[in-house]
Amino acid sequence: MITVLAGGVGGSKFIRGLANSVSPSSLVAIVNVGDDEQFYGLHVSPDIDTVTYALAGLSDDERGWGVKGETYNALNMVKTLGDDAWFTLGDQDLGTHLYRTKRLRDGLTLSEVTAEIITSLGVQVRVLPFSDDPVRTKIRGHRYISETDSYETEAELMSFQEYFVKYNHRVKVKELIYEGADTARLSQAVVRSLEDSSKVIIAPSNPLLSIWPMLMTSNFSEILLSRRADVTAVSPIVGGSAVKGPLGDLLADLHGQASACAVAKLYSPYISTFVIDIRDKDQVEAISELGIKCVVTDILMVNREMEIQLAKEVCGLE
Ligand code: FO1
Repeated sequence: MITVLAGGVGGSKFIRGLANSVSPSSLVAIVNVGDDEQFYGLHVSPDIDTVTYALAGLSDDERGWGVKGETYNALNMVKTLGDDAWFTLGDQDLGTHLYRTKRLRDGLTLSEVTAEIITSLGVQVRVLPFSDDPVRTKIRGHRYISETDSYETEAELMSFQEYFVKYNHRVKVKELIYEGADTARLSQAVVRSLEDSSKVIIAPSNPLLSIWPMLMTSNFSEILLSRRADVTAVSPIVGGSAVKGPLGDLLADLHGQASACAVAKLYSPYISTFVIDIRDKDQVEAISELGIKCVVTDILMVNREMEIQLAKEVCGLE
């Protein structure tokens, strides 16, 4: 059994590559729920859905999230009625949120509803939310004001999706808060898969937004520390910048620099192997000095073949 820790677009492509390289039923994906949010009374789990849609062959690969060939009739009506509807929920995607919310209200846990959804969509990889309790990533920072072309606003607290989507991550981040992480519990399935799998792979997801919510919750980090010899991470940095999203700015704002080595430093207590991109090969020495085996390859997953090639390479590592 192989366990993958993931969130977001990079994570979902990597898991899809793995599912096309090894037996999907031998894979467990532990997925971030720090981005979950309620919209119009519905429970939206963006990272779980991004992974699920990718594995079910339903994802909009160009955008990286949502369902391909979506329509937006429901949301257009919401807009007609006067709401600014800044979070783009497609009609099919809304179906998923309606179903999830109904089943949560029926008393199921998020893990149980996710199991129902993946089974119905024919996904064989086990997709597990890292916790059934709410852990929510919040951002404290200064919003960009285009009229003044500056970040000179009072620092404010915002939800993850406000930061990411509403403000298009144009925020100078002062602090990331993983609300609920101190009291949330890990499910038995998550603990068992972390303890029992032959390998744990951290997907090329954003460490601070996708992986840290897990690491901050309950005894997740202790379990991962005990598995260090079997933990490999794939870098989310290519050629010194983030493949997608705000990781570059976040590393610069909170950790001084954006580089593969900066990510390796964050992960160094937890991983024994770090897979970096050929364009970052000048970082090998600095990463090796952290006591991490550094593997160099082409990690940019520009098509399905590259997803599979990367997955095979990462799985084949001893
Ligand atoms: N990302 C956007 O940039 N804009 C959107 O309007 C948007 C809507 C959306 C709806 C459902 C969903 O599952 C994901 C959605 N995302 C959207 C992506 C999402 O906000 C982020 O990619 C993840 O949370 C980051 O991992």
